[in-house]
Amino acid sequence: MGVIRIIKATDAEQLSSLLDKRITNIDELAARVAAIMEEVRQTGDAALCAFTRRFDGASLSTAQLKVSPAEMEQAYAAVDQEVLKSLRLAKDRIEKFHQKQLSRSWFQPEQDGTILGQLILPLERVGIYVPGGTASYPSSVLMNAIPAKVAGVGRIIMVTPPQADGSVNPYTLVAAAEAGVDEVYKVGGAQAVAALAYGTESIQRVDKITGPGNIYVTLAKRLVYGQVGIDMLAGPSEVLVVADGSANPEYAAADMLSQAEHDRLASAIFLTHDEDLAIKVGEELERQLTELPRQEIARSALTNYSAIVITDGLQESLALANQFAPEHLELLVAQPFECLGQIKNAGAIFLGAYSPEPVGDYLAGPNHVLPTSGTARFYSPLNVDTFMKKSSVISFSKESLLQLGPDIVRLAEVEGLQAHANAVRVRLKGSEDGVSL
Ligand code: HSO
Ligand code: ZN
Repeated sequence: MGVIRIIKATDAEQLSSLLDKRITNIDELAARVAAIMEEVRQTGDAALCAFTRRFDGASLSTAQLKVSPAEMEQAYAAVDQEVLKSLRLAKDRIEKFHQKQLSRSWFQPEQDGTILGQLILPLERVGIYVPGGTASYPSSVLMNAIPAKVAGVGRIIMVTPPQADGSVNPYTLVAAAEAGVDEVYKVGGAQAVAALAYGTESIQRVDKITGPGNIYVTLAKRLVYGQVGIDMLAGPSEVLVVADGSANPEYAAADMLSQAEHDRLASAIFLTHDEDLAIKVGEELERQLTELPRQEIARSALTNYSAIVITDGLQESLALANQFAPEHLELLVAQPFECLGQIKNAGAIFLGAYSPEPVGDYLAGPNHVLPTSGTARFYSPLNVDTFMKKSSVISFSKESLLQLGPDIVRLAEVEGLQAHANAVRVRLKGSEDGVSL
């Protein structure tokens, strides 16, 4: 067998169950995560330093948890100027896209003096989690911080695990400064989520935590949900490509590998009704894989959690794509816009031969923090609304209370809530003849 399995659409069920198996022993992990978080809740910064030593191998004092202005300066001195330019270009494009998402408060005045409306307000403090680990993601810093900034969030606090020498990747730091992050702390994992949710001596608690992380981070977010807001529960990343005979197998394989290289648990799925193309994509994957520095990770993702699926037509491919609800959906077909109307579930949709997924990962403008593991059925990409909340506004005039009072009283009484009815009655007693309250 080659690096990737080739299966029939009728066996696609196998694939979902395969993917479901990616995360095992959840309960055991959740118990460990809960213990870590409890320790942070009880001993604050001391626990953060201890866990950072244990999990990241970095010995930091409490005072060193926060990235200092001097460290930020060093980061700027260390980064390549061309990369800085590209980061700034990405920032501008991401910012422009997200500005379009900004919803405004509205008020609806009525003839009788009633005013109803909706205030849309930014959150005061948010925490963004930026993974460290095998790859560092300055792009994810931009994708989390920019929508928060556009929303008008008061204070953006970033956490990211340090390297063993206690430093943070300079590109990650520079991206934070460029995007307008206010504070950066060198702490990761469940301990970082606990610090953001509960607060410690040096990290003030936040109202919402966003950003993807590994299984520990995700479980930690699940545990604090309700105490603070969270964006979504992210799983391993995936791409699903729908292709017809017009697709270039070299492009398709390159796109699948770009996702596969993220993580051993990542998944790349290729759906086509063209058997010849399917075989060519398989061959291309083998060929391109051998040239990749992260080939070991990509190979593992392709072998264990990926597949080429032969369908009986484009319609079946699209139906399967909807069932799968992929994080990234690529439409490598001759007429991609003709398929768009049939897509029901996908985090981000990439149309045509010149929109490979990395375009969206870095600088197209839309967010790359997307719902994974089939959750595109009900979650949206990270966006400006993620960092805002609504308050309803109700201002009744005396006239409208007179008009609608009897209905309120009736509804209150049927619920057996006399005090509710009275709150209306006391305002209207004797004020108008003929109104029976
Ligand atoms: N494809 C990842 C995002 C990313 N790629 C960051 C490169 N850097 C999940 O959407
Ligand atoms: Zn990516």
